[in-house]
Amino acid sequence: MDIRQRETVYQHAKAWVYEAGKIIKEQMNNPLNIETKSDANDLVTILDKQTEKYFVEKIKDEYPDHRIIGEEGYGDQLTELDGTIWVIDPIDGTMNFVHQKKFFAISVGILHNGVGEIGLIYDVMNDTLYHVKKGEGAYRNNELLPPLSMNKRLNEAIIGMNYFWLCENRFVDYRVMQGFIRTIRGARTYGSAALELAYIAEGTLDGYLSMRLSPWDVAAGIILLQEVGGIVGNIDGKNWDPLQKSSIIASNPVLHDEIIQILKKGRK
Ligand code: 2AM
Ligand code: CA
Repeated sequence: MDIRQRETVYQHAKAWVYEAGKIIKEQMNNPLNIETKSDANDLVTILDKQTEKYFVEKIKDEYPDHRIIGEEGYGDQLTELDGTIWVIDPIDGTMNFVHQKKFFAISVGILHNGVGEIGLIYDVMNDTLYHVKKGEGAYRNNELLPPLSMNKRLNEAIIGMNYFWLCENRFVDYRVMQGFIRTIRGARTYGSAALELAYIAEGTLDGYLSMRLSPWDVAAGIILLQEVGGIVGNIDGKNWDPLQKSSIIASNPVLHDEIIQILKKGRK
């Protein structure tokens, strides 16, 4: 994607993200028609579906040759990454959205031939947009985010994690996870992977661990985080694959190897 074309796509994406956020805010106190998906706590509302449809219609109208990977199924079924692909989570943190009416985000990552080019994560209730164009800097609203500190130590780190790491003994032995939590300074569970990756990028979290995330949960966050020098991979040390569900280990660059080494000790 050349720079001029990328700028046009970015401006469209940004305008649509803001507009979608405005619609969510206006409609969030209407009945949400809450349903469940993969399990009883995996929620979806009418606004998740409506927001994804909004993006799909806008994209197909403006860019008929672009393709879409979306959580709610209005996008395309992809098996390869050729061309421009929008990876969309209309509401990341749906449980927060339903129960707390805050701590959720719209997440849009745009890839070209498999390379992450644009990322937008919009914290709707805080009116905070994290945004990035690869190579042009990561921003929180109008503020440029500096490269991540190289002076971090694990015993001073705050790590976001999906708490299932602690109750399911499936991926990593829970005793190893308990040891890990005692090693770090603090653990947090915010409930939105997109926001947690944005928090690492802005330096308010030092890492984030989750066992099983989909491409739309993390695409924008990975593009944002990599721009400030953060590292993202899966628990087996492999690179992120935009077509697969996977574990996600994301962190400040100086902590990544150490985190992987600890988790590996309990790897099931
Ligand atoms: P979602 O709100 O878009 O479903 C919560 O810890 C984080 O994990 C959120 O980013 C949430 O995204 C994601 N997640 C992925 N799969 C999930 C599932 N089956 N149930 C709950 N959250 C899930
Ligand atoms: Ca979602």
